[in-house]
Amino acid sequence: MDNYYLGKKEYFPKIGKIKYEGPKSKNPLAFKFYNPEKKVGKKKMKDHLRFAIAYWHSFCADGVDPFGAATMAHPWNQGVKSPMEGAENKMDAAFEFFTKLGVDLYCFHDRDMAPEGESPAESEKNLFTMVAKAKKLQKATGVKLLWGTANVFTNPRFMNGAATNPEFGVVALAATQVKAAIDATIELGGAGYTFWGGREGYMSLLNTDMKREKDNLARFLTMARDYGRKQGFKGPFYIEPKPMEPTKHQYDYDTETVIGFLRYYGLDKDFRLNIEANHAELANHDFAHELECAAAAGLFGSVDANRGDPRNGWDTDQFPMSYQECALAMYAILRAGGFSSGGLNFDAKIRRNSVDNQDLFLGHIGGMDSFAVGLEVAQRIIDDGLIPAFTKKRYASFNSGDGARFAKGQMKLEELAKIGSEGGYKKIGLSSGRQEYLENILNQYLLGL
Ligand code: XLS
Ligand code: CA
Ligand code: CA
Repeated sequence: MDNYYLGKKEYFPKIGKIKYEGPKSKNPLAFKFYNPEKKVGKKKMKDHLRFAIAYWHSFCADGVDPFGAATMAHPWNQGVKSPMEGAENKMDAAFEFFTKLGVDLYCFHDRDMAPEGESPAESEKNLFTMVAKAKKLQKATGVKLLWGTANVFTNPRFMNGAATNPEFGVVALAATQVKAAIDATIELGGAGYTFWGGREGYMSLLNTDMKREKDNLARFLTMARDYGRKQGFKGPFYIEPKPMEPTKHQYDYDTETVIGFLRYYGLDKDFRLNIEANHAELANHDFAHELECAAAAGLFGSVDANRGDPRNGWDTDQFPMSYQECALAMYAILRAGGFSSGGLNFDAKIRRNSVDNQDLFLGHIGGMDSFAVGLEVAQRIIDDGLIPAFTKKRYASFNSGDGARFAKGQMKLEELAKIGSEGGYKKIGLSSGRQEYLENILNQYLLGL
């Protein structure tokens, strides 16, 4: 089809379908590296990368920051007579954008899609009116839902948290929203459901009963899991770690913390990790580190693709641009078996001074191209085999003899200590890690060599 908008109006005029034109193209509105049909390893690029668009940043954010007012006058909000009319227009704009960009997955919060009403019942009515429209647009365009979630952090009532709120009434109101958001996700055939615990943390320990809050959080997640399963939801629930912002400390601090939490409360069968690059950076970790941690625990799920700014400690949610970071991330993802129900959700926003109608496309095109390069480099690392073989060889002493018996748990500390004392200690432990050699090879791969 060459009519890429299905609503009353075209919101991104003069922009057609974004095509792959190759690395030498000078057309800003074309992919230089993302060639969806190209095979990389055993799968097409588009099936490896499973790109998704974040409804909130792309169609709701308007440039407001703590120091300044909105800079973006979105055409879908102009001249509307009611918030619901704005929501309908916004959805038309969103599906026009998905289709023109050629991305067939998206993610949303309940409040991104539908305005909050005067009562929980009215909010739900608004949400399900919009869900019905989304269902039609999904059918017409082939776009699918990667995951849904509930915004239980913006409304002032959540200032002290949602599931971890010290007031039971607020916890119950959060449940009203989460239940409806799970229903909406199921109705739209969502592949997953995400919990990001924005205000599930504390500002001061002087007024916080931490054990109670964590127990309540686990209780709430357990109830949500049970409800979703009862309603027939088969996909993964995700926890998205973040160390702080807006709270001083968030309980879902980083991947290892979340893994410990899920295992302690018996939630690790139904929950996996949704890892965001910028949140990894705020926790003082590399993006790839967080991915490796989740993969090692068998809990890797999905990704929020973006980047922070190394010069500050904020969640700036910029579009990913670093080939190296994307390559290391994709190397971790490919070794974890790639995405099954997860995907690469661009939880990223254009800067508040990027106010041209093309800018949203340019941000996504750059991010998609960066991950396409990252994917090809990661596949090159695997196909060439030098780096994986080096790592494998480094642990070879655990594959046979005493090392293998140790690894299988067939040895006691006394025996291990005896081997240590008899084992030619002078020659042991001095094999080079050859990090520089490996980094130099990576740089060659980054240039396609
Ligand atoms: C905020 C989070 C949020 C989640 C979804 O920092 O990234 O947008 O991804 O609630
Ligand atoms: Ca996120
Ligand atoms: Ca973020």
